[in-house]
Amino acid sequence: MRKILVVSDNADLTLFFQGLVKEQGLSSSVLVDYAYSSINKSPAGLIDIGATPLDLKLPETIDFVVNHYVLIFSLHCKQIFPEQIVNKVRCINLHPGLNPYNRGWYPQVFSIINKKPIGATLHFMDDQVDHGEIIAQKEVFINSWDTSLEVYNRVICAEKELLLKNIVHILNGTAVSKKPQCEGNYNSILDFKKLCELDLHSKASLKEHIDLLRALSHGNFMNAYYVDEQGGQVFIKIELTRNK
Ligand code: 0FX
Repeated sequence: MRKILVVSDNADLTLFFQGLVKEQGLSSSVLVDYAYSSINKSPAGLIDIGATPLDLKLPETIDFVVNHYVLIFSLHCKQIFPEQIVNKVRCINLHPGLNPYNRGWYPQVFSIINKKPIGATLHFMDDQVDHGEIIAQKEVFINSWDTSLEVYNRVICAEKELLLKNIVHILNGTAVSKKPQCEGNYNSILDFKKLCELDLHSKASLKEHIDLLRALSHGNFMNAYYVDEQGGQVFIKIELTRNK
C-alpha cells in the first residue's frame, strides 16, 4: 500500500483531510500518516486527531521521510521543507494565498493593504517558499469592511474546496500543473512585525489607515500597537460593521 504523509499545524484542515480520505474511499489505496511540527507550541487539537510530532530539520527524520513516503502534503505547516525532501519526494503545499502574490506569511493581511489578489493555492513544492508549479487556485474577494479574520475564513473555505476537487487527481498522479506567470512577491514574518509597529506620525489617507488597522485586526490576536509616553505598548484592533 502506498504511504503518504500529511504535515499540518492546523487541526481544522487536518480533520477536513481525514474526512475526505474516508468519504472518497481512499483508505483502500493509501495509508496516511499525520504529523505536526515539533515547534508547534499548542498541538493539543492535532494530538487528539492522531497526529505525531515531526522535526524536519533532523537528518534522521529526513532519511525516514524520504524512504517511507511517496507523497507528502503540507497543510499549513510551521516548518519549511528541506531541499533533501522536496527534491526526492513529491511534496504538495496548500497555501492560504493566491500565488505568486504575497507569498509567505499571512497573505490576506498584505492583500488588504497592497490590494494584490488573495485566495488559496494548491501547488507542488520546490526549494523556494510558496513557489512551485500550481495545480489549482481559487481567488476570494475582499470587502472594504473585512478584517483579516473574515478574509482568512473565506480563504480557508477556498482551500477546502481545492482539496475536495483535486485530491483524487493528486493521489492518482494525474494532477496537471503550470508555472506561476511571474515571481510575484514574498512577505516575511519580520515584514508582518514591522506592520504591527504603528507610527503615530504616519501620513496617509484615512482609507489607507483604516486598511492598515483592519489588516491587523484578527479576532483576539494582539497585532497592531503604538508605544505610549511611558514606553508601554498600546494594542489596537478595529471592528467594522456594515449597515445592510
Ligand atoms: O494555520 P494557520 O493559518 O498558520 C499555519 C502556521 O501556524 C503558520 O506558521 C504558517 N505560516 C501557516 C501557513 O500555517 O494559523 P495561524 O493561527 O498561525 O494563523 C492564522 C491567521 O491568524 C493568520 O493568517 C493571521 C492571523 N494571526 C496569527 C498570528 C499567530 C495574527 O493576526 N496574528 C498572529 O500573531
